[in-house]
Amino acid sequence: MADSGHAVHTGGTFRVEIYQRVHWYSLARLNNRTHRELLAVDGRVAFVGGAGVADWWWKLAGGRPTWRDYMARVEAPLVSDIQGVIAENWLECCGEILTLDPRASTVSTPIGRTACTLRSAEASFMARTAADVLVDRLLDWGVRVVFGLPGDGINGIMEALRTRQDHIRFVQVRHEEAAAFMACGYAKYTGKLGVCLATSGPGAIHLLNGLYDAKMDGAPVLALTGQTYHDLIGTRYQQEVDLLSLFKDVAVYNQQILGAGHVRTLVDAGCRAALSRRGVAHITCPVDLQEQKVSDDERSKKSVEGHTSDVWQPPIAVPCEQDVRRAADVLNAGTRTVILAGQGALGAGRELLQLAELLAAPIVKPLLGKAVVPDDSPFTTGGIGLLGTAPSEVALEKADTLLMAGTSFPYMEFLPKHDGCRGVQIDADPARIGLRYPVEVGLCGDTRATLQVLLPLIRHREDRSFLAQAQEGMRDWRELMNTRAHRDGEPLKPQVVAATLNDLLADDAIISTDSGTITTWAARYLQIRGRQQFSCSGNLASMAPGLPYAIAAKIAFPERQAVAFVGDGGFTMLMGEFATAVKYRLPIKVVVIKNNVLGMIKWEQMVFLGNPEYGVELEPIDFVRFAEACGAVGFRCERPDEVRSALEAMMLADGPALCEAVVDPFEPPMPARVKASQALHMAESLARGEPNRGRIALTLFRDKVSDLKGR
Ligand SMILES: Cc1ncc(C[n+]2csc(CCOP(=O)(O)OP(=O)(O)O)c2C)c(N)n1
Ligand SMILES: [Mg+2]
Repeated sequence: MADSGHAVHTGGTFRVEIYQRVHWYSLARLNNRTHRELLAVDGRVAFVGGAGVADWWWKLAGGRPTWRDYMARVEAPLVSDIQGVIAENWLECCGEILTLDPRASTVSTPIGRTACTLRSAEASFMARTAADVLVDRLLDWGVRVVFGLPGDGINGIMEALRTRQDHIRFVQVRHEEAAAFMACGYAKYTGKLGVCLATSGPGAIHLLNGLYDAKMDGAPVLALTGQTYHDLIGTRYQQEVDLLSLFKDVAVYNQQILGAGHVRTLVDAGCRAALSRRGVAHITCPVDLQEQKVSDDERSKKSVEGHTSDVWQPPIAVPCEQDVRRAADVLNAGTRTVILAGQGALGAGRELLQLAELLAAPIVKPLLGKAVVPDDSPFTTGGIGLLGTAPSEVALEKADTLLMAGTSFPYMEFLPKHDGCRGVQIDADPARIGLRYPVEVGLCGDTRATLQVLLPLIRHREDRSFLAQAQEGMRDWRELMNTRAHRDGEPLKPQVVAATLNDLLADDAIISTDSGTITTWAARYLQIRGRQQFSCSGNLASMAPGLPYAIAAKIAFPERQAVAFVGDGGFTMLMGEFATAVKYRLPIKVVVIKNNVLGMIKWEQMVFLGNPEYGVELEPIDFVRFAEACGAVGFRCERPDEVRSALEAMMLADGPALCEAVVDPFEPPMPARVKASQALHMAESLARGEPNRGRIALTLFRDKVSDLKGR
């Protein structure tokens, strides 16, 4: 390597040799005695390997390698080798921390050819604080963003984040609940670990709702909180809340740091638990211990340094052949099969469509599975439940075989009767199998991998009539939806807004919504296509995640549209986060459906209970002026002919933008098929003094007429 190489310095721990385009880091770690060599070409990590491997590769590349050469030769095996081999991914060099980013295959700052001195890594390791170790270890786990709000219980961690801000982004929120929703949304949209941070006491308490959202929808999230001084715990000190008790129910992993030497072990275990069990890991750290130096924390006799790892691989489980065969037998024996595909089937769309084709089986999608297959596929009848479609309900009613794939859809009344239909269920979590439906065969495994082994055993069904009926039902349903989406009368209908937004969405947009009547409009009028992603608070069904999810989506995928489609009630709960989008210049788009009411609850009071509405009206807010007050732009539409131009202007705006759509508060989110009891309750509610009975009766009557016209 001598001709173009330039050896600069050999330190006690790291030997660094720097070449023009080739940076070679020889990492001989004192602590765990591993010796690895890392080579960067053109500023990117080429590979990491054992001692001597850099030399071997140099010869292989004829002494003049480029990144392209490297990629052409040895990409696959070595890049995967990079994933787990660097125990601490930083070098301290010329007084700067140089982070090696093995997961992104990049080196953050090429260090150039200048002379460079290395401090002893051992010394600098010992000088680090618990908070330093914590944030460095998060970096090792690939964490690049933390959502949170500072406070005096976490200032040590804030300092470690500040000194590493080039490598890990801190996104400051206005309410910790939003930080937890953001971490959850980030995890849902990226599949990676989402991380949120809050101070002791009130900050930690605020996280809880967003964390429950993560727990209930199976999103891997790490929550970091502060705690009072380690030797004052248990003395009712200010902001002392027993966080381990408080987080016990929400977290799959819940621990308190007891010293700087404890941090790395807990971070490793916490990240691994959240990812493996798809839930919340909570780690709390007493405020004084955050600043404790590693050298000041005496190791216990039994603790061996560096005994844990940041390696994690998601399992791709496949059930055993015998079970797959039994499942295939049940499915092949049916004549009317429905596939119910939920969140756990995301990424298995192609296989599901193949199966649907073979079995002539409609695919029904619970809301979190909306993006499993495109809404315009001839094999899907769309959603199910109160916000679903009539053809999905009919198909499930008539099915003689049910395949549940990655779903624990809660509303069992929409599933087939247990004695008239045979069931097969695929789920990665064995504890969910048989939870909602008495299936005959449970296939515990990854949906896609399981379908891949199941498909070759499935026979092509000759009788296509069941699917044909579902498709005919969908033609009528789409026509009905189309009629409702194109009503040009006033007041403006929310469906018109949703359908117009749908036209303007990019094929890779990420759409987040809230709980309310808004969910019904999103479910029925946003037609998922291409690489679009969609989510909301599915199982917790919380209001307010729409905006934080959209912010997280934009941070994770800056090049994609991130749209929040929300109600006025849900939006106002966390609308301070609109300022967060402005602060970080995140051009998210927020559509607020303004009906000045907690709409969903109003209809529930009437339709489910037969009561007049009570306590649901909202004091109107001018959201356009709110957006402007935050430093963004806002648009308004009130009439059907204003909708498209307002939404287009919002989409085209440079920065974050909002569109307030003032809609008819009397537009009911009717179930696909109204039950007699629901109609009766509605009538009772009107008779018992529903204050808006005149307007409601009128709207219902008008809808009925236009439905009939639409058919
Ligand atoms: C945090 C939380 N509080 C209360 C509820 C109960 N809830 C469900 S939907 C809803 C109304 C939502 O109102 P809005 O956001 O205006 O949407 P709309 O129904 O009017 O479309 C309420 C209060 C909830 N799901 N989550
Ligand atoms: Mg509302």
